[in-house]
Amino acid sequence: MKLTALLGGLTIFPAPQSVPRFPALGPTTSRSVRTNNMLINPPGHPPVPHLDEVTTSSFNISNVQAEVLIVDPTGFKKLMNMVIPTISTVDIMLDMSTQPSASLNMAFSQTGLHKLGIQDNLNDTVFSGGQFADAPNLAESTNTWVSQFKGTSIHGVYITASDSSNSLMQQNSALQTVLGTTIQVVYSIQGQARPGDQAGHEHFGFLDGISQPTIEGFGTPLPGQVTVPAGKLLLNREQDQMTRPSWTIDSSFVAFRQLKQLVPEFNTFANDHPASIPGMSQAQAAELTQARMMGRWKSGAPVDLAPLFDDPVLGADPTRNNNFNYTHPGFNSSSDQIHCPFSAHIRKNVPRTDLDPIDLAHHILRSGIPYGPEVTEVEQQSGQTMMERGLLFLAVQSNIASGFQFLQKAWMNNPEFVKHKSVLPGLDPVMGQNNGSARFTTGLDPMNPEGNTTLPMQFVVSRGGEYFFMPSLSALRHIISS
Ligand code: N7H
Repeated sequence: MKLTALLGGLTIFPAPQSVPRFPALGPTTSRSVRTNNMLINPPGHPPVPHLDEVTTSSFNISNVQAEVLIVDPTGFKKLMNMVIPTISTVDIMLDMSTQPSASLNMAFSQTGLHKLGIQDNLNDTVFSGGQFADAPNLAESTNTWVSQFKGTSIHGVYITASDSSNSLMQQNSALQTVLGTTIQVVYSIQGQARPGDQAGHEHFGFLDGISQPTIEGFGTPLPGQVTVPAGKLLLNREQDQMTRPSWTIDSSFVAFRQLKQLVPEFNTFANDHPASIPGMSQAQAAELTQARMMGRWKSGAPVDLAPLFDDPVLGADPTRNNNFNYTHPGFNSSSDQIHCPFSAHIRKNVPRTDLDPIDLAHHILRSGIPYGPEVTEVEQQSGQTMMERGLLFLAVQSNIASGFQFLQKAWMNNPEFVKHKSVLPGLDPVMGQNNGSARFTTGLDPMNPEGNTTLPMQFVVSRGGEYFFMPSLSALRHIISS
């Protein structure tokens, strides 16, 4: 299967309970004896795919992401021969009998590839420049960035994921034992699923991971799911527009972002800007404002189909919760914001029939997990974030300039997008950025959808990140044998 390595990399998995994989690093110890499936499916997520039907991301309980320096490239390459059999490819992950107790994926920055002796031009200038240099294009100041992301010194990242914190710890320490002093961890962050019925929901409370593109030839798309050519996500596949070294086949570029979420402030904003629907309680009206900012209710139900009240049954139904396109009989789609605001986060990112023909060029696969503690009573009462929390966000694509960077720069941050509407939509109120300066949006109140709203702050603050090359297994073998 061609997608093996990529999807092994982009799918962040939940799960197991049993033995750690590394101690002996042999093929026999690298497999758990498992009675439950590692892949979980919160209500509303597309079903876990079969091996021959790879279309979706799944949801992990906990993961650790460690940014590393490669101190001894020769030693690292040698020891990686022992690590490669434990890299989590999609065929291993989709078959319960082969699932490990904790999954492992690895990716390298441009600096890291150079350090490992790879001089080939992978032909993605945004990747090779690094994310720090790209901050002005994303309209963000790097003042809020984690210091380790400032510059181009990070060489690589490994991501381990599991449903058991023991397995996760064992996996991490075993990996560090094996690679020893050939690498140095310079930054590490742990994400975890939120508790109870919030599993699958990020810190603002929204169900995430509902909508993903699928790739031509892999299973039957769910209603409303877009199918893109494989080369939009995988290097050297059909409609990858760039010329790449042949060894990169089936690899991807990954944009990693640490995105801090100001949850009490987001809630205060909605309470201060309730939708003005007659007969609605203040709480319902504030909830509607947040749903219109996102384009979905917290249950996952799209406001395009459920414009005034949440519909949790719709939200939990993967055959219906993505099946909408912003058009409605009797409504003019260039002025209709009764259903969904033009600026809503999901509409800015995937405009569906707002673009004609429907866009196939700017899709990403997303994989995110929350980090940081739950909001405390004191934070809730004061309306102020006191402890950092947010989303560890991964976007996978074959070309960062038409994937992650494009969505952030050309659509979410662009007040004119989508064009040819009855009003300038303004910025995506959730994730649009304007270098820390004032932001405006429209469409929050269905009773006055063309009204402008000034957003008092960024509810999501970037803590930075890096762009990585996530090699397929064959590409990884090429890198370590070069
Ligand atoms: Fe977004 N969130 O969890 O609240 N996002 N996102 N995102 N996002 C989506 O459809 C969120 C971010 C996309 O197909 C949902 O799966 C948060 C960035 C795309 O209709 C929710 C942050 C980028 C879609 C969130 C964040 C994107 C999407 C609805 C930052 C790209 C699919 C659930 C902290 C550059 C849209 C779903 C579609 C959906 C959340 C960031 C992209 C709930 C909190 C940086 C393409």
